[in-house]
Amino acid sequence: MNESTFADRPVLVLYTGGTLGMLPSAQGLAPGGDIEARLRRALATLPPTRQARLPQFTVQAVDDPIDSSAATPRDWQRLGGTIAAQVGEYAGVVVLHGTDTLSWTASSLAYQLQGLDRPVVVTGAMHPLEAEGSDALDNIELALRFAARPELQEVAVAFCGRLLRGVRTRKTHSEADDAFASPNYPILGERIEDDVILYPGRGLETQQRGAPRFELPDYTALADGGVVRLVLWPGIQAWQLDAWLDDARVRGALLEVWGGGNIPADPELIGVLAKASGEGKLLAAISQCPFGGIAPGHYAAGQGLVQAGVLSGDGMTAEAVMAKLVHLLAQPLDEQERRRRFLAPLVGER
Ligand code: ASN
Repeated sequence: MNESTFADRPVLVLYTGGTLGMLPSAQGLAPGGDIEARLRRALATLPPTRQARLPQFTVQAVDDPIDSSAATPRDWQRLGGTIAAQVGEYAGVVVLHGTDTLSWTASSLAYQLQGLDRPVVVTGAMHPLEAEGSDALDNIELALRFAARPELQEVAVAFCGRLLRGVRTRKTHSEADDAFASPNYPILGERIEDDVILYPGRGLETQQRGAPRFELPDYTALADGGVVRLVLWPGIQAWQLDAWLDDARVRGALLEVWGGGNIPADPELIGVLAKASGEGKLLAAISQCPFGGIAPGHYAAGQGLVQAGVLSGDGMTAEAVMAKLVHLLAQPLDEQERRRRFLAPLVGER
């Protein structure tokens, strides 16, 4: 679509819950209502020059805002559908989301909204909007400004002055305002004084072209434990791995292995993986190291993964792998095509 046809439209702000909109309750912080009035009140406290740089926006709240620790693939699907149905009417979208599982949702949205031709910017906050010294207002302002930039054509996360590729993000701090990182990919942009900058050559708009080809599969069948995540530890036994993988309800698994892609040279353990793979379960591995990717087979200790048909997740985040497994398993694809798509970079996730 031509930029001039939509860049002057308002931004859609979708509120899904999270600390940003929470209010104190007897049980502790809980999602609050009346978000539009609260947002507009907070933004009105910005200096006039900063208010003047904000796009027009419309606010919608989901029926039942949640603490994002309760989110499931059903919520990812609902949000993907809501955005896909409306994004064409807006310059871009801002999703206000809890930080705990924000990276999971951002990853899932990236796969659902492939070929996106405008910004979808996910943000949240470590402190409620009305709390003293809160980061919420800064993050909302940042997200709104990036969501009005037609050059940005992907799902991104705006947090603490920086813009990150959504499917590359992780929450890396449980307290600091600077809570998100993109361990294996450079930042897409940032705020420098009063400007918001997008760095050239880093965004999907220059790396992938083509019309939007949204894929909105039904995640319901996988939402209740269809994909599992196993972090290996020294001394792990084949029977323990089998206890997870043997269940027919499990259709895919992420294995977090050692270093550059190594597992114990235990034939029984490798046999459990090979059996699961042979049954058509989609198995993928990444490293437990926070930075860098894996190259299974570089060490003899990684041969077992190769032999068992475990796919390399390279330098993907756990969130990006899990959301991708759910996304691929939810579609009527044959096993070879699923494996091919897993290994291909669909949205800059690897
Ligand atoms: N528990 C909150 C959530 O993820 C954390 C936050 O938003 N900072 O909804």
